[in-house]
Amino acid sequence: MTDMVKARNYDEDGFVKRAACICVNQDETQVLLVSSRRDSELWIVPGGGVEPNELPDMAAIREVREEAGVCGMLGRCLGVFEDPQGGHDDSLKMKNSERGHRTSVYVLVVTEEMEEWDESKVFGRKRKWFSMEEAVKQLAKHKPVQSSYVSLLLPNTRRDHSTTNTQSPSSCQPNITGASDPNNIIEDQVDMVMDVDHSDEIQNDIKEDRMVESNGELNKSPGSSQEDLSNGCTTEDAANDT
Ligand code: U71
Ligand code: MG
Repeated sequence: MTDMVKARNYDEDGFVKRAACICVNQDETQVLLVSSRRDSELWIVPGGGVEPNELPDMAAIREVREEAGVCGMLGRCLGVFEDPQGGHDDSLKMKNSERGHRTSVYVLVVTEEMEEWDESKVFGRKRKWFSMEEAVKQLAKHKPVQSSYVSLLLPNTRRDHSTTNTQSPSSCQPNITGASDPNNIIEDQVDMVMDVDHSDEIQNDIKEDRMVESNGELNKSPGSSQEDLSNGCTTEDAANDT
């Protein structure tokens, strides 16, 4: 969220509701991270608070546009990941250790990168492509929960745990996983990870699902424009990208 004053939205258990996208290239070998607001040498997964009456998948693509300045195709949801240590009580200006985050995490295939975006201008936010392995390492330094869910996309994880339980964006279930032991996240969540080595036929089905689900969540009629599927990128943005 770009605004300096954050209005946090909490779930029924008092956790801050967040959403984030793991921004990947077409074959999911690379991931795009953004620099931390606090320290421009640290890298994070773009994401942030879900606003009241906002759907998590819409929040995820909004946050990615704001923080990373990219557009893409929203894919599957990996689940909801809990960080019991995260969260601030803004009204008290202090860390509230009893109020953590729960983040709905999606995969987004990047199709456009804007040259300038909200938080590059306001905060000097940077973005950078990493190999999956390097991203997992970078995130492990200071965002272990983010490192854990990105690690679900590592090639070995995908190969060893091919599965049929991938969740589509609109069916993301609150399979909440605690972050106290990041290794547990991998164990618990790995069965929901899609094997990217599926046949072409399955891949085509998945692409169609992405379009249907994106349109569904946006409450747009079938056949919506590319704009609907590219998290708000406009022709003008694309032009700016050149
Ligand atoms: C910050 C808190 C904060 C979070 C913020 C984190 O502002 P941001 O999008 O870059 O992310 O700053 P970061 O990761 O860039 O350094 O962390 P910090 O270590 O600086 O306190 O994250 P966390 O450490 O508590 O997980 O979250 P809140 O809820 O504690 O303010 O903002 P977030 O959740 O991404 O929300 P939004 O909507 O501002 O993007
Ligand atoms: Mg954020």
